[in-house]
Amino acid sequence: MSLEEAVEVIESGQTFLLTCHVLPDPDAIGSMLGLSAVLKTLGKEVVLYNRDPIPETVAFLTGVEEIRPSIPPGMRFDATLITDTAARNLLPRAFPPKPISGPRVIIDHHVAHDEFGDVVVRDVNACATATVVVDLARALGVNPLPPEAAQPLYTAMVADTGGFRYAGTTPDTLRLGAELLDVGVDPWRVASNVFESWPMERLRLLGFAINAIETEFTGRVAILCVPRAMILRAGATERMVEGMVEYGRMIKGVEVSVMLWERKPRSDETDYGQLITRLSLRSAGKVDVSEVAVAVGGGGHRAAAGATLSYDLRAARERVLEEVGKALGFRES
Ligand SMILES: [Mn+2]
Repeated sequence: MSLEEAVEVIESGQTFLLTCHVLPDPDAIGSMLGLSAVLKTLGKEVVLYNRDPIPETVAFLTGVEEIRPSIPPGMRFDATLITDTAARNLLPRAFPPKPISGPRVIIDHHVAHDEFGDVVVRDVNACATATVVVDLARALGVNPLPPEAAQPLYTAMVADTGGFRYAGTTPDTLRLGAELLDVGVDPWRVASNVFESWPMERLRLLGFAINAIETEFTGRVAILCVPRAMILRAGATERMVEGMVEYGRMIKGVEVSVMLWERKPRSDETDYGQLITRLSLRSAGKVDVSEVAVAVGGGGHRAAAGATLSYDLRAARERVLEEVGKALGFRES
């Protein structure tokens, strides 16, 4: 971790671009908003940018309306701070070049397979990028955190730990959570938005997906396949599929939950075919699913990983199960 370098970049600059990976999740957004509030406390100017829509689950966060889908033309930044992003290809292809962005500072907690950025603050043991932002805030002398930073950072921690349940939850995680509540965060407002604000269409889609769950490898692997027709039948959207992989892991005896869903390629993915398949993986603890994800071109953590495959659903299922089999210790004959 080069916290000191990041501190130096921030202290010596005045205007910063803050961004995070495409299709942002609550940790990416919450970390960005928390960092923004910290920088404002220091009298810095910030522009918040993400090309993609903000997830409904974090629409309640203070300051979320400041995130813009494009960068104001003509602006130049002293540095660009990028949260929760482990690889260059998780940023839009049309990312501002160095003369505009300035040095790029990565603030992240993923295992990186494609290290990019001029300064990297990476803590792979952190339960969320949000806690790395807190480390940075303290190194910058911002302590205690302002309430505008505490709310999004707490939300990011809650989301990435599944409500302080996952294996990455440590005594320090809970101590920091408590500190953020001390600053005035409303825990139920956060939890109800993050976990219990589903549109009816999403719940209907979950019903269809659960009905179609299959198991393989003598019940050790659950597979949820969500073809585009299923999403349309539920009246849902592609984004609503996210997170449903966790239901496969609820089955007793399942060690790996695999979810595959079809998604229309975006305009900057024209090198892919008609549909591309998204893969989401969850481990119950024994299997390192990031190995499976990396083998098919993705990444992630030991317990949660994912990838985008340029195969159709059927071919993707076959390819992924081959890798899951290897991870479980099955050898091909
Ligand atoms: Mn995260």
